Amino acid sequence: MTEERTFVAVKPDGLERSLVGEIIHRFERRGLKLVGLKLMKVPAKLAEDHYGEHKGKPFFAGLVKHITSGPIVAMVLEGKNAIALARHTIGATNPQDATPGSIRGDLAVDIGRNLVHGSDSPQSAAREISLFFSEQELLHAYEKCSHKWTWE
Ligand code: 3AN
Repeated sequence: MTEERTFVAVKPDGLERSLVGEIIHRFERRGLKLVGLKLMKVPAKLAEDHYGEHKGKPFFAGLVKHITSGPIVAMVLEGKNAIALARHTIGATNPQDATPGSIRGDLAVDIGRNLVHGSDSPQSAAREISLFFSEQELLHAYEKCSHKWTWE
């Protein structure tokens, strides 16, 4: 089994729209385990580092402005193929293309208000987890009793 960790954040639009519980609930029901969770404001420097790959693109300033505009809920989820699984649960970047049943496909309309961020590769997951969480903030060797009923 490939057990992975991924970084996921409910962005300020998710908090403004009171969708934090709904969004976390979907990851939990899917079978991903929370190993880190916090409510925070994102400083500009952290936002710029996080979205570094988009620097120079026309929507970069808007991205940074949005993620720093209010609190986010940052989390680390663990599970079998957690990175791809979380991305599928989130849905396509543009909610107009997101499949119904996904978070964006059910709850979002615009690409600049797409509610959630999820790491897109093992490299970004490692980078983003270490940008947002210290080692002490993450649980290690935490086994849930339901583990064997979810993963073979
Ligand atoms: P995802 O969030 O699905 O991983 P990325 O990493 O390509 O997508 O983009 C990060 C964020 O940048 C997206 N969530 C979206 O809010 C914004 N974004 C991406 N592409 C565009 C675009 N063409 N126009 C406006 N905003 C965009």
